[in-house]
Amino acid sequence: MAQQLGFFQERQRRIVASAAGRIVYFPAVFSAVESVSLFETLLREIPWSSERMRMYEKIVDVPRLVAWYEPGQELPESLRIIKMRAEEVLAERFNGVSLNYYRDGADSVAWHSDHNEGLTKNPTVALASFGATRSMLFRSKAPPRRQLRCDLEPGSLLAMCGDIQQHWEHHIPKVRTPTDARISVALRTKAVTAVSP
Ligand SMILES: O=C(O)CCC(=O)C(=O)O
Repeated sequence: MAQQLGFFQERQRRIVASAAGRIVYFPAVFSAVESVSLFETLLREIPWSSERMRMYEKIVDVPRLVAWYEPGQELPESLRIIKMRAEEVLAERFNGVSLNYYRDGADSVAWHSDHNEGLTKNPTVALASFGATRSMLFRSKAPPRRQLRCDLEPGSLLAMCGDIQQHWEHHIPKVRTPTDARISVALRTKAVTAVSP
């Protein structure tokens, strides 16, 4: 794997950079065969759950299924493989894993940034994608609200690093055309607080 790291670095594509951060896309971090196998395993083995959220006056279903593993929680083999590969490519360690399962084009995630969920300051958030390709949109928080798009292909890794979450939001829009399922594995570094005895 160490030999391949240069290969991933050469193929990386910078989507955007801020003064102290960047969003970088790495295609084919997992081979096509690995991607299919990991997608099928995650679909079968992860304990997916649906969540509800308040939207204006109503309580509605979150439009995707989710799962998560806290720091210290044992990961299934498939997630250990994904986490290890992401750590090798990015030369960073992660301790929090969450998953999103977009069943079809009607599933989505709204505009948000990831900086207030018990994460370390300016955390790297890495997203590994499996299954169908979905587009991720990015928009700057400051005017003029620049918008960019990145297609997240199966087997790819997208890394949002440094202070990028302070300046940019991201979102997976719904798509109208028939779209197969996609699973994303989000790796983060959470601040672990000592629990007093
Ligand atoms: O599905 C994705 O890759 C995006 C997930 C996301 O935005 C998040 O977990 O914060």
